[in-house]
Amino acid sequence: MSLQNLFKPGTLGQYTLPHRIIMAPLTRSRSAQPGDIPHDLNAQYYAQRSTAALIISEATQISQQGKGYAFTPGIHSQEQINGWKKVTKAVHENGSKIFMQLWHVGRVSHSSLQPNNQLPVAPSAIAVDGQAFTYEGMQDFEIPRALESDEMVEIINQYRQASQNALEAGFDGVEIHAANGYLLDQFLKDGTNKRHDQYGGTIENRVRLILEVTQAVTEVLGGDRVGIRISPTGSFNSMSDSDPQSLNQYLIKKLNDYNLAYLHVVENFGDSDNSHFNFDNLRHLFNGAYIANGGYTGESAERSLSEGKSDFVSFGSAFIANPDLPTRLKQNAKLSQPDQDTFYGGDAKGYTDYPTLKDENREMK
Ligand code: 8OZ
Repeated sequence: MSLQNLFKPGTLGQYTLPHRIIMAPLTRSRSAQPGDIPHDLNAQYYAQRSTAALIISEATQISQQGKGYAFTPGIHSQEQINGWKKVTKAVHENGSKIFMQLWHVGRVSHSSLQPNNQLPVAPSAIAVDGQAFTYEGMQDFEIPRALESDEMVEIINQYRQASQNALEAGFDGVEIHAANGYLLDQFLKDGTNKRHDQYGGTIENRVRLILEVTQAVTEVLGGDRVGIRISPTGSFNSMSDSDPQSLNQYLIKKLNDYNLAYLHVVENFGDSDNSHFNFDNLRHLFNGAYIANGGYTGESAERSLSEGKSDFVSFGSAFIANPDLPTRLKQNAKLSQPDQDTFYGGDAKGYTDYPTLKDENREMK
């Protein structure tokens, strides 16, 4: 099968990208400690993957309160901004573009990671099932503290400041992480949002925080450098909603007011059931580019593009093991398989030591 649509240039907000293969955000938990600071090893990793049309950074905490995992990077201190400058410089020198994924985990955290060891915050006091990845190992999730209505301004300010910091660090744009069970998703879905104020109850109210965050972020960057990621059917982090189709339709219609560059949709993740959801419907409602994500191969991505179901496709784990993924897809070359044991945490092993095709050919000579 010829992958001709995959290798056509495409428009994403203010940018023209050379092809349709995007590197999805991937948590790798290798920031320098203490301080959650990006360093040379991270710059090397991203530089190696700069044949992606666009790189979306690993999820990056916008504040200490927004942190939920040991070793993930932040964008709320000057040291972190300076560390990210190494990354954006390396990616730009290699000819690609990079957006930062802005992350507040909400309840998916642990008091040992929070300022003054306070409880994590959430729309409602409902715990995630399972355990948090802390510096002391895996620990049970706690019952989070429900945010007061007047605390929402501070949350929105965290997103605003992080957007300014991302700009200072040299990013080409940002992606608002509203997927996979983190704070914005917790507000969106009625399994986790049981509030009675203007941020809970009706769909209009549950969408409010995302829209206010989007307003703040686009004030800093302009809509054409901002994307948003959602996971309408995802159940990761104990998520559920009673009417995802109506919820997401309403959200997309409202997001159109901000002229965003793209909508990034996790269509398939883990064992979530997506069989009753109509993704095409969202794609047609949205007025920017649609990035499809979730277990795509070169062939299924090409099919999605050729059938008009998406404008770009993002690849996650395939980019972990194949730094030169676009070249491999173009040449119909064999893909390397990623080692799950080195996904999160550690050093260069399983991070910057995956060979390109060129490396492999050199080894064979
Ligand atoms: C896997 C492990 C840790 C974090 C997400 C940021 O799902 C994540 C994540 C994924 O969006």
